Amino acid sequence: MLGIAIVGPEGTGKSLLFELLTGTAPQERTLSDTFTPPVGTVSLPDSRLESLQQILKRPKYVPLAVEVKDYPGFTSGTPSRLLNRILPEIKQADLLLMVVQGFSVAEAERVLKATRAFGDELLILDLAIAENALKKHQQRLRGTKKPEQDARYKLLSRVAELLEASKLLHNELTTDEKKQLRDLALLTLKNQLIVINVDEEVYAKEELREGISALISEEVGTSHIIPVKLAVEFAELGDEERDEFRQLYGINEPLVPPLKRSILKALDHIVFYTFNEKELRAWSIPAGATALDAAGAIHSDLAQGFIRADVIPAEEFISAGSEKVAREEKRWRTEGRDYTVQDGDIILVKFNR
Ligand SMILES: Nc1nc2c(ncn2[C@@H]2O[C@H](COP(=O)(O)OP(=O)(O)OP(=O)(O)O)[C@@H](O)[C@H]2O)c(=O)[nH]1
Ligand SMILES: [Mg+2]
Repeated sequence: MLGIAIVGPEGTGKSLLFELLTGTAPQERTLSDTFTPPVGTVSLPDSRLESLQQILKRPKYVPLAVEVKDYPGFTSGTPSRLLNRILPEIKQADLLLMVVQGFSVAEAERVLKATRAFGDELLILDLAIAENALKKHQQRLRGTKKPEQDARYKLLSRVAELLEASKLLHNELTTDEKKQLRDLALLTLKNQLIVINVDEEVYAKEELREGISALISEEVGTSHIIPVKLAVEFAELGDEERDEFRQLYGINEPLVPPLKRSILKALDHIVFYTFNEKELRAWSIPAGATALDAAGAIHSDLAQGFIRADVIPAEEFISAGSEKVAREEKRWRTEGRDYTVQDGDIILVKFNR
């Protein structure tokens, strides 16, 4: 299952965001020697899946489920014994949800400053990782060749230099270089979504809201602005009451579905679909994965006994309008194990039991 780590400075509403996404308030809140993060799941529906369900009407309908963990606020100055309880796990996450705060009618500049400051904390932590890796690599090279002639040495030195100069690795490195650094799981190379938690007053002022959000997105990284506390309060209400309250606050659209869409996008994974008589389900795999990988994501038996995959893009299935028409028009393609799965494919795996 894909995993999301909620991180950020202290007291920015991370635990409230966890509650909003998972429906339960987290138990553990403070970082200690015995800390383990609260874990929950969030389902991320997407519009293609909804359209498919309108056609297929399966008894069970399962959107993509993602694991969410709530971490306490930290900085690079947090004692390393405590950081070591959480950083190895955070490094495994597929997405960092970075929560920053602008509770009061605060100016955009203050939110920007706080966001940058937390970004710098991640840079410092990464610098320690890079320097450590460089030292180890240098020891390994000792006596064999000059470090300056070694590609990995050169890459690691450059990474350390970039981090030292507060440069964002995302912008400075090539895709290939990023791939070579994957084993280090650098925090600043992870998929990130900045969640700007504002209060209802800020949120209700469209110009202010969009100003803050545009500034953060341009200067730091992709962001999503949401009044988290208000959204949690809305979630406790029935549908009708919620609509009434929303209007009272001058908020015209629902708050949670757009947040989930932003999260799905930031995860940067391909979504594919499967169905049988009983259920329609969404799955995820990294971009570039094959039909065999997709089969393996569903069940190892499917990968082991893989014969072929019947594939149709969800959009085509939806435009055909029914299972029958899609079959008759022969829109399904037969693909082998090496087929590169495309975002939105419906995949039916044929396999030997
Ligand atoms: N007024 C207001 N208060 C908020 C908002 N979001 C969070 N808070 C309050 O801020 C405090 C911290 O919220 P948490 O969700 O516990 O923050 P956190 O980021 O998990 O905090 P740590 O885990 O201690 O770093 C709580 O008292 C919340 O009620 C908001 O949008 N508006
Ligand atoms: Mg918390």
